[in-house]
Amino acid sequence: MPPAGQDDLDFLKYAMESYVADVNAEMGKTTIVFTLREKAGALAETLKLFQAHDVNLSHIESRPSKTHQGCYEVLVEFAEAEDHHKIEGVIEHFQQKAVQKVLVQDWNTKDKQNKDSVPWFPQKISDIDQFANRILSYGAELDCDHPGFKDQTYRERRKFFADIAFNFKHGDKIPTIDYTPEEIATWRTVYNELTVLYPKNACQEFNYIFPLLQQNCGFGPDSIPQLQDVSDFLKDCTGYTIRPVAGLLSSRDFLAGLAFRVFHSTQYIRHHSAPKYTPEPDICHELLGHVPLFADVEFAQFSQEIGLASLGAPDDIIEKLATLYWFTIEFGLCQQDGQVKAYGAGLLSSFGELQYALSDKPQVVDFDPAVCCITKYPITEYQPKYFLAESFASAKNKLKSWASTISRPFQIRYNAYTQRVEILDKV
Ligand code: HBI
Ligand code: NLE
Ligand code: FE
Repeated sequence: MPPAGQDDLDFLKYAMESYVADVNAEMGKTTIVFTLREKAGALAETLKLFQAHDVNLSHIESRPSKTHQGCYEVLVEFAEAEDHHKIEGVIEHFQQKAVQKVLVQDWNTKDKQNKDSVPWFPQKISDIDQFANRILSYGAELDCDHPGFKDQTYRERRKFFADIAFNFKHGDKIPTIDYTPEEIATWRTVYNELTVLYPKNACQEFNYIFPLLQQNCGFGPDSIPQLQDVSDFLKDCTGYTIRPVAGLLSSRDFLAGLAFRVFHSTQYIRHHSAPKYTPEPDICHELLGHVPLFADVEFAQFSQEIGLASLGAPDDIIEKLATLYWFTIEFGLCQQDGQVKAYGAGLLSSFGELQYALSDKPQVVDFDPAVCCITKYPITEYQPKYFLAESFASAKNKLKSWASTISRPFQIRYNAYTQRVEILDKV
């Protein structure tokens, strides 16, 4: 369909109440939020605009507007591959026809063509609301090789959890979950298998914190701890907070959360048929793998450093930071008292891989960030290779000094009082 002429789109004059916001084209997906007066056909007519510009929508949501009574806010998302000029055409129309202000954030086509441009990044903690719903995979829809694919009850449950995450806004309390007996049984299996391995296989910092979680947050075999309780505990220890997420985020989005000491956590549990190992994060992975070390002051600092280094970084640096994250925070091994111990969350939450990693089967090499950051890895099976740090502290220091060699046109400082990043231009 050829682009429509101005006159064909005159309906927008009455359909559109006020503004367009959050036009964000930097992350492979573009979203536009617009406000409509409550009126039969207003949405259907506005959507013609997208059709007229031949833009393929991939997602749409609506909610009552808090700021404009009797109006609805509509969020639309376009498929990744849309041509920029088509979307630009749509935005132009919004700008011409909206009766009030039009706010276009981070939409700058010239910038996009300029390789030196800085990708959008959150500058205050509530900015995370803008990307926390951009799930790459394993949200409510499961792939056909997922163990829960044919299990209708499991799929419905996943949708329930995805909806909680989609509705979450910064500052909300995380809803309490009434986990089913089957879910608790899965948790119990994982918990019991892992807790016997921890004393010998987990690093000291982990083993120091774990009993505190048992005492303060309800960690035990018989119930699944609630994310809000765990978030409150972490906030007390290190200022970390938990935010529910429906599935996998892009590396850029996930790492950006860490810059604000926000940990995106899934709330669903793995399918009961495969408790030993799952490639996707689940509540066992988050609570048993990640949470204990986020309560460690130094580790919390270290994780935030990776997050801060990622803000506004070009794609190749993001990929390297994600790889370093993978081989340390997810799958790191360290030497303690002459023995090899696990500190990576992916190991500490998988009783299959935890035992395998400390056996003589995988390859284990010394941790060197420059080598590590360009190493390829599989994401759906046990790792063939692990990086061994001389100590937990040394991994942290090496990673920090590697990160400090990344050059960028500005410096970033985190202000913990305002929970904002301050951007200092280099002179
Ligand atoms: N998304 N929800 C979620 N949870 C993770 O643990 C996670 C993610 N996205 C990327 C990621 N982890 C890492 O593997 C790195 O790419 C940062
Ligand atoms: N393989 C881990 C587990 O089974 O708990 C999850 C890893 C998520 C990156
Ligand atoms: Fe993880």
